[in-house]
Amino acid sequence: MISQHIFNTIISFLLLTRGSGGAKPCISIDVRGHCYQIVDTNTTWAAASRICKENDGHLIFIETAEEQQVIKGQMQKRNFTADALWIGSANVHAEDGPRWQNGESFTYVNWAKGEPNNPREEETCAEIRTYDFKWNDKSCTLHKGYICEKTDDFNTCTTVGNIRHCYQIVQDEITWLQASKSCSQIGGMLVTIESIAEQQFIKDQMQNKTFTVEGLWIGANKLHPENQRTWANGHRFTYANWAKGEPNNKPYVENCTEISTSDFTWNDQECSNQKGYICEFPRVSLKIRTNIIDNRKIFSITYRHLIFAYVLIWSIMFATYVLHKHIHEMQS
Ligand SMILES: [Ca+2]
Ligand SMILES: [Ca+2]
Ligand SMILES: [Ca+2]
Ligand SMILES: [Ca+2]
Repeated sequence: MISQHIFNTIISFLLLTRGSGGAKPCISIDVRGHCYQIVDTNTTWAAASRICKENDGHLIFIETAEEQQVIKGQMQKRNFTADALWIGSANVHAEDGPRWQNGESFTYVNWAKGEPNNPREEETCAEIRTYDFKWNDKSCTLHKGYICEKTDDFNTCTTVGNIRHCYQIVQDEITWLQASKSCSQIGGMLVTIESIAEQQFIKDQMQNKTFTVEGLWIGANKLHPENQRTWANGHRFTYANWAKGEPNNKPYVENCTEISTSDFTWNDQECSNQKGYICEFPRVSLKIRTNIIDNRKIFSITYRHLIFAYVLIWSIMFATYVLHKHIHEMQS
């Protein structure tokens, strides 16, 4: 229920219009903004994919029930000439399950009943039907409309080492535990501020906002048995930005931590108070993901080569044995 509330807040927070090629609805689903362009010009999957790429995007990856819901809402507002629109997978029947065009496996599916059925083994592309919004595998050369997606960070992400950290500031006032749960429901955790650089980045984010709340929960707490202050991700406390006189643990129950929306210093605070909060989403950068995919490809090629070599050697040995036997029989 909380996650639905957050979701609605986020949706109402951002409804942007951008791009020169006509209005594109942009919606913040996770920490990123997702802009969609629904096109009713019928073309093949490959052509649709190319057009999306030319516009710095890709055919849509529908990765969560929320994203499906957003798209369904957008599609319901329109009439289509085609019975379906292409979405971003031409690899529905990959050996280890369907994959999006970026190599990621499906984390959410909405197949129609009996699909993907792949009759005649030519339905490798994925489409979303315009009448019931269910998905189906279909032959890639057919002509359909399509949906492009573009992902924007809205400047809420920064890269530390190889990891990209994205942050979402939420102004709903809830307890520390509820906030912690809400962050995990949208795939993150309460923010861990573990360096001056991270504090500075979050401060920059907060300075761009107008706040209706005085404090935001962050992921530091003393809730675990040893009564030591740790981060929600289990990391030790190596950096802090306490306000003057804090943490004062008054009156001995201030086990959680907030960051001030006015001077960005920290204060220990009673966990059952109601505050806004900041979620953090560590993400592996796109570059690393590509490398992982490449390694997998290299591995599968090497593996196939090994099997081929193995079969070849055994065939040669068997042929030699038969030949020897034949010669031996001829001689005797
Ligand atoms: Ca998506
Ligand atoms: Ca099908
Ligand atoms: Ca962090
Ligand atoms: Ca305090």
